Amino acid sequence: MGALNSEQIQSFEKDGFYIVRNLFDNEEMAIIREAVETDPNIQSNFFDREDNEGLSTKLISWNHPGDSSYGLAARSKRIVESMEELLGGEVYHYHTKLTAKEPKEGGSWEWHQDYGYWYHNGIQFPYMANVIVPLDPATKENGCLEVLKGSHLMGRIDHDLTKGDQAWADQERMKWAEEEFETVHCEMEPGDGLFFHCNLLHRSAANRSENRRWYLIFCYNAARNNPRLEHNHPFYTPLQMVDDEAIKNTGVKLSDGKVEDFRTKRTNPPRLQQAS
Ligand SMILES: O=C(O)CCC(=O)C(=O)O
Repeated sequence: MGALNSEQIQSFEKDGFYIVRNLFDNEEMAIIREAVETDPNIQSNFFDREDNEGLSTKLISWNHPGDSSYGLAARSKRIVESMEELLGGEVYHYHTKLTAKEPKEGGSWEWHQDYGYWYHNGIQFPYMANVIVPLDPATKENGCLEVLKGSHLMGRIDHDLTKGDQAWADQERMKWAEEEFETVHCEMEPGDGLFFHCNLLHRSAANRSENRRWYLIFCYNAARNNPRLEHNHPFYTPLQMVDDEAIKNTGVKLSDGKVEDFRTKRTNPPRLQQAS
């Protein structure tokens, strides 16, 4: 039997996303949260990504999952096997992002597709997907992810650079997309998992609330979709999957610092790309 049920497969194909409630339980999330919050490599590598209003989201990304508690989450059987089923074969870890919206300060993300800019990283096919695992409750008020249900079926659309520091989808196509597709606010609890296709249009509003909204975003590429160009995210690198018990068995574990290859700043060539 596969890792996914038929409803999840159908939702991914038809809607471009689905949510698994309690993908990680409370004990696992307490371990992962403590590791993220106390890891000096995370604290020292945050950078800001500005939105159109000049508000910033803190961001950090790293290329390899390593043995930290959150690295084990990215390598966990429950995620990797699901990704392999969604993307039709072996996958590897393309990077993990932590997008951190602080209370009252965290900026918005404009409508975009991740493959809109990953395409420019020399990646030939949209055989890529993400899973978002919130560290905090994610609500409309603190800027949860919004998706246009089914919009991945449009295929990749062009993106431009915003006034701030982001890529946003072609404005005319966006108007069409908003007319065509339902906007879904993906409210989630810590430990839920939002799996979504790399061509799904998504955005999130600024955090005007008193509550923090931090997301871990694990990104995967199909092994057979090795990038054609060198970029600051990795070529195919075999992913060492771990059993689902690994997080609890290991307890709180911080990153090595070297293995993960933290991406400190935007190091992209001047094409339409994001560091994320
Ligand atoms: O953190 C968010 O709300 C969205 C992040 C995002 O869309 C991205 O990193 O591509």
